[in-house]
Amino acid sequence: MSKPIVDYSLYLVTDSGLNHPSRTLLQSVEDSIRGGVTLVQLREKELDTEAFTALARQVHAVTKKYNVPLLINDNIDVALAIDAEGAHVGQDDITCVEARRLLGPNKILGISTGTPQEAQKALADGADYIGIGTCFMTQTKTPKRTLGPIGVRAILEAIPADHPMRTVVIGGIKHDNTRRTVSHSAGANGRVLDGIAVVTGIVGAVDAKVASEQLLSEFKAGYESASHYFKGENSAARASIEDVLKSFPQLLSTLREKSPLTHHISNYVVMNDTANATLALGGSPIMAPSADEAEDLSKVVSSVVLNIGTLTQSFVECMLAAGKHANAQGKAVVFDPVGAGATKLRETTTSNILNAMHVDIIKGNPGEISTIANLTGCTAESIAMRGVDSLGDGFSNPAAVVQAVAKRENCVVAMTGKVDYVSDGVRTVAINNGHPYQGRITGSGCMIASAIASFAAISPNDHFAAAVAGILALNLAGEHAGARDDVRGPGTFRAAFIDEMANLTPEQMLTEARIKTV
Ligand code: 3NM
Ligand code: MG
Repeated sequence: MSKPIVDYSLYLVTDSGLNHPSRTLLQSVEDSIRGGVTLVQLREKELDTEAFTALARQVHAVTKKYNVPLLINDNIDVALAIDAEGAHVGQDDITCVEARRLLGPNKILGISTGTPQEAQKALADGADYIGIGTCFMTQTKTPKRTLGPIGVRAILEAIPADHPMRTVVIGGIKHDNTRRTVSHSAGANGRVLDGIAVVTGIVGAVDAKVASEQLLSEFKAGYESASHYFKGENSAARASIEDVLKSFPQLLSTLREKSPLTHHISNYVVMNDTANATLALGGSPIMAPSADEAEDLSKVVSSVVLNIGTLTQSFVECMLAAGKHANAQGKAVVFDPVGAGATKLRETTTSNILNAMHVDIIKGNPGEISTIANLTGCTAESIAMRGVDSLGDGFSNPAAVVQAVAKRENCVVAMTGKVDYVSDGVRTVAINNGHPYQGRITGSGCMIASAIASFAAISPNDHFAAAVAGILALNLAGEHAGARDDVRGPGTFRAAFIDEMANLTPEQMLTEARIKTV
C-alpha cells in the first residue's frame, strides 16, 4: 500500500489524562473527527505496551471509519502491530532514521522539533512532517521555553518552500490564538504552517466537535491571511494613493450622513474627549467597557476602538471579547496600544490582543509602534518611552518601520507624531498637517483613533484610506483651532479643537491636505 495523502490542517493529539470527564477518549476522537479533525495521534505516555495496543486498536477502528489517518506516539511496535498509518517520535525517543527503517517507506513519520537545526536534521532523516513546538505555554507539557509565532517562523524559514516536508505547530494552541499563530509565523520564504496540533483545546473541551469546528475555521482564516501576505494582498485591487486622497470629501460627507456607531473601550483619561470628538466629526460613539455586552454590541456597531490606557483586568477582558466578536461580524478593529512599552502588563496585553484577534488598524506613537515592531520580530530601532509618551526624535526611517509592521501584521499601521505615517504594507504616506498644541493636550492621539474608526466604518474595504482620512481630519481641525484668536493655550485649544472637527468641510479635506507618498 502506498503512503496516504495527509491533510494536516487539524491534528488531534490525544491524552487520556486530560480527556473531559463527560465522555470516553474514543468518544472525544469520534466527536472531534466529526468536527473536522483531519489526523489523529494516539499519545498515551502512561500506558504499558499491552494496554496501549488495545486502546490503539479501538481508536483505529474509529479513525478508519472516517478515513482519517492514525499515528502512534513513540511506540513503533504498537504502530506496526495495529497497522496504523504512521508514527510520531520526539527528540528523546527512538531516532527518526531508526523509526523510518522499522516503519518502512509507506508509513507517515513525524518528529517534534524546537529549533531550525532539528528541523533540518528531520529533512535529512526522512520525516514526512515536523511538529514545531512548544509554541505557547501549555499545561500538557512543561516546556523549557516557548517559541511563539516568531520562533515558529524561524523554523519554517529553515525548510525550503518547495520541499515536500509538511509542518504543524503544537503547544498551547487554542481557538483564540490559532489565526494569528498561523498568519504570523509565515516565513519570508513563503512557507505557511500546514496545520495545528492540539491536545487540551480538543480533548479537554466540553464539546470536542464544536471545539474542532472552531479550530479548523480559525486555522483556515489564518492560512488565508498568511497567503494574502505573500500575494501582496490583492495589490492590484488597491486604489492608488491619488484616488484615495480624492475620495476624502465624499468620505467625510458620507460619515456625517450615516453617523456610524463606534464601540469604544477607551480609558478613563480620554473617554469624554474621544466621545465628543467622535460626535463632532459626525460619527456616533458608544462607550462600553463591559465584556458582557461586547457580543450584542458587535451586531449593531460599525467599528471598535480598543484603547489600552488606564488598563485594568476588566478592560482587558472586554477588549478581547469585543475584538473577537467584531472579527466574527466583519467590523473593523482599531487598536490603540497606549503606552505599550511602558509596563510589562501593557506589553503583555498588546501581545495578547494581537494574538487573539485580527486587528485591522494599529494606531500608535513611535514608542508604541516600536514596541509592536519588536514584539512581532520586525527589525526596528527601539524608541524609549516615558509613561505613555515617546522620547527623542523617533525612527531614522519611520516610513520603513510602519511599512514593515503593516506587512508583518497584515493590517494598516498609522504612526502619529509631528509627521504622521500610514502604511498598509504596499501604500505608504507621510501626512504633514497638524498643530503643535495637539501634542500639549492629553487624548489627541486617542481622538485620532476614534476618527479613524469612524472612517473605517465608512470605508470597510480600504482601511488605509480610513486611517489617512482620520488623521488628516483631526490634523486639519487642529490647524484651524490653533489659528483661532481665542485660543491662548492648551485648555482653550482643547475646546476649539472639538469645535473645528465639527466645522471641518469636505472640501478642506482636499484643498488643505499636505500628504506625500513615501
Ligand atoms: N508536544 P496542548 S507540546 C504533545 O512541544 C506536545 O513538542 C509538544 O498540548 C512539543 O495542545 C505538546 O494541550 C502538548 O497545549 C500540547
Ligand atoms: Mg512532542
